[in-house]
Amino acid sequence: MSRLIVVSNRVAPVQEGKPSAGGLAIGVLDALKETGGVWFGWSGEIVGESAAPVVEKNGNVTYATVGLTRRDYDQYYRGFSNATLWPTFHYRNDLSRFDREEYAGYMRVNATLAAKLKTLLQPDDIIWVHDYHMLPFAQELRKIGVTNPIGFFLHIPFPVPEVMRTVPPHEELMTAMCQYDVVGFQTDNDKQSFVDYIERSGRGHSSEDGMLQAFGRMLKVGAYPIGIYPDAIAKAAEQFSGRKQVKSLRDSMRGRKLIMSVDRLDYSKGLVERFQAFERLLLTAPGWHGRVSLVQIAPPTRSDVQTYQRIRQNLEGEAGRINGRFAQLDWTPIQYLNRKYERNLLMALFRLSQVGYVTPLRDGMNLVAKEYVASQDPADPGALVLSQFAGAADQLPGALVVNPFDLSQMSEALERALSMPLAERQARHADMMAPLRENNLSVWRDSFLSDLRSVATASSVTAKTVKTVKQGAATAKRAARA
Ligand code: ADQ
Repeated sequence: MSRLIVVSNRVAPVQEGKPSAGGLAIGVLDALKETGGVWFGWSGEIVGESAAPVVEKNGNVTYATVGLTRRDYDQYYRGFSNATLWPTFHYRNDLSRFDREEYAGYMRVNATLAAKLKTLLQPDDIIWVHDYHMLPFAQELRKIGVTNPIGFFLHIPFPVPEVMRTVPPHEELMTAMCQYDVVGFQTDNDKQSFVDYIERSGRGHSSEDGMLQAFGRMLKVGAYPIGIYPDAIAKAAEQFSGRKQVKSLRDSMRGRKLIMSVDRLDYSKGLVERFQAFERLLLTAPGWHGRVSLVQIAPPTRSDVQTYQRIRQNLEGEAGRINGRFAQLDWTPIQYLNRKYERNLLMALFRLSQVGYVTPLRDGMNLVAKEYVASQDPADPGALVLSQFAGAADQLPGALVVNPFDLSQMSEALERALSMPLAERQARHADMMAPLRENNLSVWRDSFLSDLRSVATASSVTAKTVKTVKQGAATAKRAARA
């Protein structure tokens, strides 16, 4: 089987057997081990001068990482990726800015990374590129003569055409995305938005088998919802339930109900609205005073991007205000923890709680929602309150689905979740575990890679046919001349 080359902005620092490794990293690593291959991307380091990739081999997997200069980091990562694409793709045009220099930096870094990867490629490798930092990566590889099959998976939402058009170089970006052989999205809606852009702008058309003819190329577009390994998570949650931190949280609750939320600190996650809906519950249902607490774990990310500093201040302000308004000597309504925790410990905290509260304003998938369900004790599971704007809402039929812009609806859902009878919780939990098992992380990875391999086979057949036809024509010409 051909080698797999994974390209992502960051090469996840996965150490084998280390429980903190995220699900995605584990899934990608499994695939790399199966076929052997390379994981290529930014090392996370800022360097004085761009240099050749640092290559480390572990078994049949090679990690190839490169540093970014300060200018590259500012323009490509902090700038166009996280201050233009991230907010716009999450429908926050109000937070998005466009700067030509940053965009030029984004294109330059993609070109530089492509040239560095090329030195590591073999002719029958297949290449799988991840996420919004790398929209033009295939185009840059094609420019320097790489003909290998290249697939792309977008982890975040893809916006409707009207929103995509607000990114000034939208047409260049769409042309670049169409240089991939397979373009994958989290949901059918995201895929449809991409196809709608192409069709409404008269740049191409799609067929029912998921093929898209656009900008003079033929590519496969599809929805590949990312999954988790639910049984492994259930096991970890159970095993870690005896940990000191879990016991001490349980003791501090003193019989109170616990609502758990875990996110990266990001404005797309709807944290302020979430706190305000909890406040509304305390206002409208005073019977819950002293009987329920919300624990929000949200470690800061991208803290050097200005909008992220603002959300942090805003959230700390809201938590303080709400606690000041309702707290009693022996009860703090909101515990807001601004730090990272070990993954398995989080799963045990999910298992301890009665409600999972996952209400992003927009999210590609949201793995926390899936992890929450998988962590539950099937004999006494917690209920999940989930935003309709998370990709996960399509896949978790037992959740209480809410509109995160409707604070009253969210507070009613919280009350319903807190009071839900055991039989209903069990039935809803079972309804969610079945699809989680059916569409686990390997299904996501295998279905994407199988589509990429089919495209690779089809194009090599086409290439051979073209070659045979060309050779046939040349022979015929020679024969005619003779
Ligand atoms: P994220 O926006 O990072 O991912 P999410 O899908 O929820 O969002 O994944 C976060 C991961 O980090 C989860 O596995 C979670 O357990 C972990 N995590 C969160 N907070 C943590 C904390 N305090 N300590 C330790 N671990 C924590 C992007 C997209 C999503 C998409 C994923 C995968 O934005 O929509 O689901 O990629 O495709």
